[in-house]
Amino acid sequence: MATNRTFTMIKPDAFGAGNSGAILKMIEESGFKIVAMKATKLTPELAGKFYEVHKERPFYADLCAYMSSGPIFAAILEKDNAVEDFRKLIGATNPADAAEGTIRKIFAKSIEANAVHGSDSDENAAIEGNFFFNQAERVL
Ligand code: IDP
Repeated sequence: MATNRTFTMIKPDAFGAGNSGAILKMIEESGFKIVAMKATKLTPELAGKFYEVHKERPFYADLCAYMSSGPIFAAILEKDNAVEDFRKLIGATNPADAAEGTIRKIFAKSIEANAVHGSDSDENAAIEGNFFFNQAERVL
């Protein structure tokens, strides 16, 4: 069954640049309700686990180092058609390919340091939300 939730992270580049507030404003103004959120910092091991699906890719080691290089915000967002609409709002993985007005076009520094994460399916949204938030933290 399709859900109406997705999972996002504001990645270390955007958090470190002080862009979290502006990004969260865009998210809320696009109709997403923040139903769980926390600032945290991944260890390299946890980043590796989160991105395990990419472990054979050449950028995996760099990605794990980057994602554990500084604090992030992790959040669960709610909206009709959340996964697809959020992917549209953030834009393509590589900011060079991202549409004008998307979060990555505005805030991303590179294909790796691309400001935000957005789940790519309802199934992964649930898995990723559960990775960061226990039941008591996502009661909204
Ligand atoms: P997505 O985040 O747009 O879904 P994925 O292909 O799932 O893109 O890749 C996960 C993350 O890995 C990206 O958001 C980006 O930070 C990083 N990444 C993807 N492709 C590359 C690459 O070619 N070089 C370096 N980092 C990459």
